[in-house]
Amino acid sequence: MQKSALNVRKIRKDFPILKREVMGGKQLVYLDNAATTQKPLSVINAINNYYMNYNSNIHRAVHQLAEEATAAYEETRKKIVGFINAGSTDEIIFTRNTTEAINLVAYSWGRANIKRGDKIVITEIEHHSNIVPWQILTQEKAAKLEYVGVGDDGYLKIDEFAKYLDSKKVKLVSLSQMSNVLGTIVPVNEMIKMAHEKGIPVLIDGAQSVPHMPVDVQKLDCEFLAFSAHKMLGPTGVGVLYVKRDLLEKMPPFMGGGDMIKEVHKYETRYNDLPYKFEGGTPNIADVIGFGAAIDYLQNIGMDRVREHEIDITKYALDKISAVKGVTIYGPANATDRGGVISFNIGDIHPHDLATIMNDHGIAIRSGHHCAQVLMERLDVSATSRASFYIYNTKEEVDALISALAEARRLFRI
Ligand code: 7TS
Repeated sequence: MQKSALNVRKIRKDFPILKREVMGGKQLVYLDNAATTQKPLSVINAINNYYMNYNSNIHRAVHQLAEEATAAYEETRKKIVGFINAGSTDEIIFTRNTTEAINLVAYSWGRANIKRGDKIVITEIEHHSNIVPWQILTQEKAAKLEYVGVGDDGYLKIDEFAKYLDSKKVKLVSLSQMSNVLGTIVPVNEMIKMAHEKGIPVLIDGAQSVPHMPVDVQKLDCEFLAFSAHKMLGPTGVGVLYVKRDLLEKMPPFMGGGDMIKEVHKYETRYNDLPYKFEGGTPNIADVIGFGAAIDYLQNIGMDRVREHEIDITKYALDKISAVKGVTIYGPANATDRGGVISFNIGDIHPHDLATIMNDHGIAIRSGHHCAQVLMERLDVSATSRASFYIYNTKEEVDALISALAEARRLFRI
């Protein structure tokens, strides 16, 4: 067996939950990382430490606790600048999650820039959070949504994308960099260049890519990038929206209230500096601080090695799962073209039944439409089963999945 790029045994010790037994004494095998990842002790401790020792609101009072909390919160913003190579902290807005980050763009930039007859281009592989905000916006503005198709091989139809861009009406492109169902890694570099040749800004949904591979916003040159802390070892309730500074300066505020203002008078308000103008109200201080510890953890490993480990385990799992009789795997056949996400069906076993049998073996996988019903329609299935990996998963866990799949086939006589 090939040596892993990571010291997975050592990494596993940092995640208390991985020691858990489920279903009456079965060792937990957690393969639902595309939904949310587990948290290392350093993240749990960072949140605990904040509440135990310096819980306070930020950006307001001058007392010591407030200063400590503000410093820790802003430290995470600096870490994110380094992590995605943004130009400055002004370009980093904290949201609740990827969904809120995309909605922020739709409500603020979208309302100010999209007009009747304009077009927004997305793709058939998008998560609902990169579809529904654009439906709401285009319906409100009498604009139009166009979908780049996906081939049976799991790759986007780039020629279709090029044709859409020929229309002068396209005002925004919004793309997932990695599909949460097919695992497909989208050639966003090339697609951003194509859009920019026509002067069209691009939003990258990095919910699945940022946790799993190096992402550099200056190299990509994207206008917007959205991602969630909880899919990259961080807590739930924190997301990030990166916006190129020149665009952000022109964007109207998203939510009005405390903290996003400089001066409020009876009939007018002067808004706060960037990025605070977009962070109305008390933010999720504890979890932003926890997110900082998650970024430290990933930086210590190195995102190149995270990606290497995932290619290794995905290649192994693709080989093993494709050898299961009656299996259909969705997405690219080549592990280097996909993230650590494998969606599949076996014969006519319903994915929920399959996931239930896996659960009986202590194996957590996801089943359903994965918030990608447009893609489910395209694949002509109502649901799939999905195993998804992260830094702490081992080939032995893939083997456990394979033997449980064999058991399911026996039960269903396939
Ligand atoms: N975009 C993509 C590509 C995603 O995979 C997800 C979540 C989101 C956006 C939304 O992220 P959120 O943090 O705002 O919820 N994907 C999944 C999934 O595959 N299973 O559960 C959540």
